[in-house]
Amino acid sequence: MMEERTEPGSLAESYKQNGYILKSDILSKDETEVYLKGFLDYESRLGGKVTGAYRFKAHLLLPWLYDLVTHPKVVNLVCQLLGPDVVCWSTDLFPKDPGTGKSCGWHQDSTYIGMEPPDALTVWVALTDSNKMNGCVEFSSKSHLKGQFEHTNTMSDKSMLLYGQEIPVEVDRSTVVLAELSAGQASVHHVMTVHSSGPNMSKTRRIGVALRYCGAYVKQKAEIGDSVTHVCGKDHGNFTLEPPPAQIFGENEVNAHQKACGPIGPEDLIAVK
Ligand SMILES: O=C(O)CCC(=O)C(=O)O
Repeated sequence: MMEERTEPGSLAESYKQNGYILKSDILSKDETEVYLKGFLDYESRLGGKVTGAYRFKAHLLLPWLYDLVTHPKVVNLVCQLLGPDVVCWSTDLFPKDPGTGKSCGWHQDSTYIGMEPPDALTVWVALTDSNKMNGCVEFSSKSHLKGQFEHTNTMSDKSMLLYGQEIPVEVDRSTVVLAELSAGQASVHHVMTVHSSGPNMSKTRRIGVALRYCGAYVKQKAEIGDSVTHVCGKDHGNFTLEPPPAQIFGENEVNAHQKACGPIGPEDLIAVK
């Protein structure tokens, strides 16, 4: 256990000051294995590497991922940072394969969600080790205090982000910290923290799951009728609530996922090469 996690006050303080928490022990070895197996089983069902819309909000299709979203250790961590009323606005699967050159340019998650106030964060859970060599996430310290940056949609096929979003200015390397994690550990970053990740230069896959939460009291600025999964505390009625999955890929689950993500086409089933 990291020292900072033993004192909730100081954990929240450090998150508030820096815009991230570098490392927190979340899952036991057995739990990590179960979740990794769930991820690999998902890919078998899809018939290839997970891509397109199937990377997003898969906790509406997969009971194991819903369990991770509502895992007591994750929820405890999130509540220390966002308070008692929490909803999950997305889960994004982030497998990064060696030899693909895929990476994420410097960006802020606030670019693609318009929560007001921006009391939203990501818990990035490592299902395999994640390090400099295989392209772990990196944060620019205190960047969440600098407001919203302009982003360019590069549409690069090397980007793991939907539109290849990127801040078109150099990030000061002296502010950069690496979130190197062992499987089962998690980092946390604020929705406005500037972050990136490099390509996987190792020989094995790096697999992580980004769990995205916000205070249940926040509102979506964009008029897109967002839906969320209720996690804990009071529902403030600001979003349509999504149903937890009862079974893997059941009819109700597929409908709920499509409702939340929009229609899914054949391109969503094509494995990323
Ligand atoms: O997994 C990665 O490499 C990038 C993750 C990321 O950008 C995010 O979780 O917001």
